[in-house]
Amino acid sequence: VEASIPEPQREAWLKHQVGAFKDKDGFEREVVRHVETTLARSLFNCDESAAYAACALAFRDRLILEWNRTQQRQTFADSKRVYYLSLEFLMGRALDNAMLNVGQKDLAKAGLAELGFRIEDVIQQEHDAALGNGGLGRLAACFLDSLASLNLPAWGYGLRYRYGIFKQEIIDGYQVEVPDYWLDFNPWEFPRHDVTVDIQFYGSVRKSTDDSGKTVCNWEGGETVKAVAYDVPIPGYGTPTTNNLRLWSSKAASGEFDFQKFNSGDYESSVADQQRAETISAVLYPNDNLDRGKELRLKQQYFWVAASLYDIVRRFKKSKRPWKEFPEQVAIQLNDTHPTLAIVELQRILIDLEGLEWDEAWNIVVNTFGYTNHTVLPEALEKWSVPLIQHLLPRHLQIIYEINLYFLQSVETKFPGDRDLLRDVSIIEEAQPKMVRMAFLAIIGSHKVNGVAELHSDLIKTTIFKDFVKIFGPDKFTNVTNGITPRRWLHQANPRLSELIASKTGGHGFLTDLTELNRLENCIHDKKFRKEWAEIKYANKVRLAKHIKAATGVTVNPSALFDVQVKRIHEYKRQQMNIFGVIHRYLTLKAMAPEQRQKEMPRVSIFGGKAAPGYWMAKQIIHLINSVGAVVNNDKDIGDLLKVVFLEDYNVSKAEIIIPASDLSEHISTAGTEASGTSNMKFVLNGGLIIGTCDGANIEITREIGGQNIFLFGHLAEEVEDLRHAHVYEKQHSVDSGLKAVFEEIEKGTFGTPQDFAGMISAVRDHGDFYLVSDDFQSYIVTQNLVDQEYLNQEEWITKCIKSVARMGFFSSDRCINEYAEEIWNIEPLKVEANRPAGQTS
Ligand code: CR1
Repeated sequence: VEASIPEPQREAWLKHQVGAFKDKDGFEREVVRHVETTLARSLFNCDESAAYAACALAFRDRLILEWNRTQQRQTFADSKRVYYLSLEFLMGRALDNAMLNVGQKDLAKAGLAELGFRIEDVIQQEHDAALGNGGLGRLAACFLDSLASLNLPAWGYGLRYRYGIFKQEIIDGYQVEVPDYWLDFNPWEFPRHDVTVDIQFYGSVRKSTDDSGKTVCNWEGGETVKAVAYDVPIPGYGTPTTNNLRLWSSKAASGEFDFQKFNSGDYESSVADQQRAETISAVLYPNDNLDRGKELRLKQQYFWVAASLYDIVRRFKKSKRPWKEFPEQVAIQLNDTHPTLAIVELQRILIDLEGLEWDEAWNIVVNTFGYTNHTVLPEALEKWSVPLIQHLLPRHLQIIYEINLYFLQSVETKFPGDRDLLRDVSIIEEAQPKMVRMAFLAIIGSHKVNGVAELHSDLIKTTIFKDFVKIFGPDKFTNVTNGITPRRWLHQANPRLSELIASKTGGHGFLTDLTELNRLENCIHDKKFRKEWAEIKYANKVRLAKHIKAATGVTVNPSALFDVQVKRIHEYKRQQMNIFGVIHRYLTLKAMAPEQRQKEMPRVSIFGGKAAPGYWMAKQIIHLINSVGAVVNNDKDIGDLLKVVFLEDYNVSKAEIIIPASDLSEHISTAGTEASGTSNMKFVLNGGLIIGTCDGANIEITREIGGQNIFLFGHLAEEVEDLRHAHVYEKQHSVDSGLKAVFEEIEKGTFGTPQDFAGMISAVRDHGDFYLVSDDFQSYIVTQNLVDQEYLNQEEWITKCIKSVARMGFFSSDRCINEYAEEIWNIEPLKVEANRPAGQTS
């Protein structure tokens, strides 16, 4: 790499290179310099937010240096890269992570202290980067951390939304959405005003003949929008690799505004054009597991996909390799179907712009792409109307039809005369209007399709994609069980536990090989260790109790059992069952004689999560939780025995406080609906137990940690269809008596106007109970009572927690990314001598 600098200048350049901070002094010098010059602030009124800004800039300088070196190394090595295309990257805060990953947090802590700041307060100044909805976006963020930590040459590609997921406020018990404008100060991005791509929309296709007599398709006219690259450096943990996350921002192609219009006096409309272009990357759609089919969303998808592919192809072409080697240099992973147009776009580039024959191009395309499915919920499976695609992307629609034609011909050859099959697997759904089924296109255009947990990967093969298993054979489909990064979700979120584990397992090796946690099995009887373990959990609960007090005004007792359900609000995740269970508990306590009542285990029920703004039922659920809290928390008979809190605006940085403080977390989706879940892994890794259904990754967690360490309940996935059928057709739907009592209490008006909750009740009682709340309620209550019993025996409980943590090694996103690298991407780490201390402690 160094040899690329011409000899005469080399020495000067190398001499003045920016490096890691040599010592505390070096760090302080940089902070002060940024305060005074970059921020133009006086040293004498530097507040916490300025200290954060300067500290972030100081670390950013180091990261970008590593970023540069990494990119040069990867280019010189000419190795295969993976490109992870995701519409969501739910990154959270970056400073703490950057300090830990480069191993200089201790130094920063000491330096900030000398300058008069507590590092915790400085870290908290940062605004979360919340460019995602929930699990899918956070998974992408964990993957970036693992890719860099494993030295894999990888880029993420996404959109630079001006507004991330909305901020949630709770006003009078209702959710109110507030825009999340997060870009006022974002030191973690580097605008690349020189890296731009013109993206075309609308227009029409004209056929012509080239010199050799071949027909060529020209996509002409329409509208052009400019994509501008913003780069976010992604440091690996204790590695020299700093990968890139490239986010695209939209701008009018014509520059600031249309000067012709401006000169003719039409100033306003010239600015309007500019604004229209900027709208494309303005806002993240706030739906989790729901497809709304809005035109602007399709525009976002194409804008992002086209810019990313242009970039990838440009990089490949520099290598001057023949096209057939493209899949040997490039792997592209589609995070759900959102980037599926990339398949069509690459085919278009190859045949229309590069002049390849259809078959040769298609071969390249299929060998390049892999597709990850994240859901079987029908309302989340993307479909776009043919007229909409025709209008926005006329050439792409032609190519989609052609892909479909060749595919259906191959099906006809294999299964002659099977018209039902042809209809069922066609990319085009024969509806009014016709629809393009994006998942089918993604399967046909990829060489591997994977689900995200074992049950889910089995389900896609036997339900929604079963015909494709028949056509392509089972080998095209595989499972890669999700994982989480232990750097953020243990080391950063729970530093004391991380240090305790390090002291017992021979250092911080478990942070890069999580299976080393199994060494904790030897400590189960170590009294001192167990005591410290319990103290850490208690301290984390005290920290959360303080947060609850500040956020809601409710005082909770840290000795109570903390029962947590934090995730997006969705009927399939069944927060309604949880709150019905809380009401049931309340009624049971109320019915007890006071002496008897005092023997019960005190509990704090903690909820958090956003409802999609248009999801009426989810908003009702939030309202009921708050209404129940208002009654229960002020009931003198109940006191500390039961508290119910809803923490507003659940996000990544709040998760880092909540998760380490949980005793019990709830993962109680209707069996077969939660593809994986990833917070389940985070809770167990932080020494909490789970109450859950046999769904998603709960099943594999049980396999790893042992059935005696998890509270499973409820019907199994294979029973769901029959139960639903019985509800609807055989009217065999009798609501459980405990649940009936809950409904009656709500209808009596105990928790406010009954009308407000009528929808939630009638969904269960009158409309078929699609999510089987009634079927699982009794077993849920019985299991919750068992939890109370077991929590009374704290020694046994702690043993279960330690054993569980010891057995969580499998759920590292490093394991997960290694599986993708081997089985799907065929890429290898780019090993280099580490040039910074690996994983220094905090
Ligand atoms: C699933 O609902 C899973 C994440 C990440 C979500 C959740 O169970 O853990 O993906 N699916 O794989 C999703 O958002 C659009 O689908």
